[in-house]
Amino acid sequence: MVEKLDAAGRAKLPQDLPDWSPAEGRDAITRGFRFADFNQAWGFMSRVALLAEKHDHHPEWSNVWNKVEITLSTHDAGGLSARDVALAKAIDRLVA
Ligand code: HBI
Repeated sequence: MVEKLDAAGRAKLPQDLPDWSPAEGRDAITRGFRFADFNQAWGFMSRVALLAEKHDHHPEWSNVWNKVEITLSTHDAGGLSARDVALAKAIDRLVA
């Protein structure tokens, strides 16, 4: 069983993941990305897919042309966990 993120971990989110926001109405985090075109967006999504496999932790995401929306939560924990924070940080490194 994966534990939900504790209060200390949640308090650090604004500093650890400044570009992510709490998702509406659920215990999850979300971030939007905008790229030059679909080709760039798709390349990003391909890299995120490989990260997800490496982390064994997969995003809920959508893509419209050059935009990608990613939401992270942990089904096994019933909400946000450290796995979501780790994957979000790894995703942020792709666009840093
Ligand atoms: N990805 N976001 C997310 N949440 C999960 O709970 C999850 C996952 N990827 C794989 C996975 N769980 C499995 O390892 C477990 O369901 C067994």
